[in-house]
Amino acid sequence: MAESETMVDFFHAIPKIELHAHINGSISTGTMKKLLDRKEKKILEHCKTTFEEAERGTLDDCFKIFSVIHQISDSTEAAYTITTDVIREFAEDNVKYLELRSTPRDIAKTGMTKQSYIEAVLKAIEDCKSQDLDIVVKFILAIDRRNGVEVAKETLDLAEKYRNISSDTVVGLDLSGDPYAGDARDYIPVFRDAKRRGLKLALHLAEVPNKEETMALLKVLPDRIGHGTCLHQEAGGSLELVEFVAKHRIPLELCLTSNVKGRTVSDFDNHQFKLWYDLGHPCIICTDDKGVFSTSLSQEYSIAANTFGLSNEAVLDMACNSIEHIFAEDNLKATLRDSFQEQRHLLL
Ligand code: 6MZ
Repeated sequence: MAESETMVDFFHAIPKIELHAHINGSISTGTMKKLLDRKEKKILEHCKTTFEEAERGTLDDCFKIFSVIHQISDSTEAAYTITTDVIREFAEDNVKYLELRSTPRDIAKTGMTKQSYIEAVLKAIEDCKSQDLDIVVKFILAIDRRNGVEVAKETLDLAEKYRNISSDTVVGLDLSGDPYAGDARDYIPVFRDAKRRGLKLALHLAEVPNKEETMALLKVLPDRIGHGTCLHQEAGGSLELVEFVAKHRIPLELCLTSNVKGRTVSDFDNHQFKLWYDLGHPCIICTDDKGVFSTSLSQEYSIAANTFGLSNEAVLDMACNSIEHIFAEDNLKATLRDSFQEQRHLLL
């Protein structure tokens, strides 16, 4: 077997943890085809729903793509199909623990409500449990920063409600959406309330430069940061932001292909991964939107290893260390640690 093929197998074989995956951004082309086959969706057949392998765009292009996908993912049946397929695809990529996130939406035309959307996602997760898939799946409800504080409060209530009836499948809240839209500081009381109610927070922070907003949100002490692209001075952040994140050891969910294809980072060599990894800071490699960006978690590990010259041991350590930052109970962490250690011996 050629060396490159062996390496592809290696990244695939590593047991992995995925903590930053938007459901509707993760739709594969296979699932997209299935959904487009429905007669009324044919009209969207030629709309762009992915960036091809070598293609790049802007963040604005990403958000245009999401609005097309949302027209295709507009019913509880579609939500169920998409979630089921996304879980299967991550399981096939040897992801052992997955936190999916998604924004609940109401669609009058199909009768989908925020509640029925959440229930469809939870049913897909539940049904996957009874199949022979070696993967644990949790769910984070997303607050889209374009939608305002009243919707965010409603999302918080829904997260609490479904956490209580889903035997801890719903674990927390995300803040996402177009980082140029609105002012995320408006949501701080909602995040503080979420923490009081025992929900975890995974917030998109500093995806684009915005020092004041970023510092205000950091003071809420989120459990994890999505992207953190512009925390450091050279990217429009500041030493104060870097020191705050480092001091509090707030883990970073890093999505290399997403940032390069969305052009918030010029190229892989200049990705913020290096700065944080060299500081010994908790870094979790994630996909963000594997469908939109034509990637997989194995591919993201391979890009990180090749760009930054990481040894196989270092890559395995990174996968294993990610376990410490999952939004799940200690006994699940212990089980994952044991099984990752076993795999490590087989892979080295
Ligand atoms: C910010 C993003 C994102 O919620 O319909 N989303 N928000 N930055 C990103 N970087 C590229 N990628 C995805 O999945 C799609 C939604 O996830 C958020 C956006 O709000 C997008 O509409 P769901 O499952």
